[in-house]
Amino acid sequence: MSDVRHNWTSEEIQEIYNKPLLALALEAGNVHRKYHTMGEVQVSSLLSIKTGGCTEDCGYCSQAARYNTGLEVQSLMKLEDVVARAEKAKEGGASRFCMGAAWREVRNNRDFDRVIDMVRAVNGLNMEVCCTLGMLTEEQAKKLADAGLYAYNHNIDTSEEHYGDVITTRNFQDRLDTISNVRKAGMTVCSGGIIGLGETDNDRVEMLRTLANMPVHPESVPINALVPVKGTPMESNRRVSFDEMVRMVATARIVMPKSAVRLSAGRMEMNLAEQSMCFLAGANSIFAGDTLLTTPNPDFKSDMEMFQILGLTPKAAYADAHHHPHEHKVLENESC
Ligand code: SAM
Ligand code: DTB
Ligand code: SF4
Repeated sequence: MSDVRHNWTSEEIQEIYNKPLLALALEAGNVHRKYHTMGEVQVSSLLSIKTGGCTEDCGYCSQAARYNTGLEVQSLMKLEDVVARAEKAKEGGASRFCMGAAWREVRNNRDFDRVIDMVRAVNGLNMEVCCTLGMLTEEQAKKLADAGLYAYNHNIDTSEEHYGDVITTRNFQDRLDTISNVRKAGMTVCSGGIIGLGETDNDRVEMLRTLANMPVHPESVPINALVPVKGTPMESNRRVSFDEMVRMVATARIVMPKSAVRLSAGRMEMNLAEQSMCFLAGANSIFAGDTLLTTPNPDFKSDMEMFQILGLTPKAAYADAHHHPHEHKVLENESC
């Protein structure tokens, strides 16, 4: 029987999550070996193309206009600057380029047209293009897909129950609706969450259950540890410890065996040994580059040193493209 299931119960996931840490990591590592090439890690680079001034009240976010985080607001970047950054990321070893905008939702205006041009241009560099722009209608998702967008990131962040304690300006269902619009447009889905938002273990389990019981698992599942940002309501939250990160990564790996599990925000606080354990427990993707959207991240050079020590190799772009509707376009590009 295939291990890829979409009918997980809370009890089953709880039991996995609560296993002794090493037993959990070992089990996840075995699932990982069965479905993935050990040691191959997808490297994504992130760029904030529009920074700050966001109308939402996400309690963790440096970019929400209502919190005094000292962040400099920046309007949408120019096309050529974005392309230059994508080229640099590619040189650094990234196969995926993710562009983030501090928007509540996409509006049909000239800024969106410019983002469409960015997607087209980065796709032309033969990188997997990803965007995270807030809520999308089905029509907007189709436009992005037609421009060659490979993946759309839209995190559910936490459990449905805890959601209202973190964000009040939209609800959990809004997130699920956008994810479903992304699916309908035929793009791959990148969706995960954050730990360290004051949630319980049960909230973590429920968050993973929502993702794992989607009709198709998100192809990428970012697991973020809260980066506490001064000025936000969560600035003094207790820091997530490494074993909590291992538990989340390992449980995500077991309940979504084929997905890429991304060890996302929070790596600045983890040393090499701690990150290694996450890779052993099923993490096979990272964000690389010295800045995430607005907060620090290990730079390319130090990550490549880590890759060398651990014997990891960056995964090539479109390695899973046979799952992707833009395959033909991609193959044409590759043969030029
Ligand atoms: N505005 C869009 C949205 O919210 O979907 C896209 C950008 S938003 C910054 C992307 C994701 O980054 C959020 O959904 C959240 O999961 C993550 N994130 C934001 N701030 C974070 C922080 N301080 N620590 C960890 N993850 C964070
Ligand atoms: C995701 O899950 N993590 C990334 C990406 N998707 C867009 C964002 C992390 C942001 C961390 C806080 C910051 O740098 O502002
Ligand atoms: Fe805005 Fe996204 Fe930050 Fe929420 S997470 S405040 S929607 S930029």
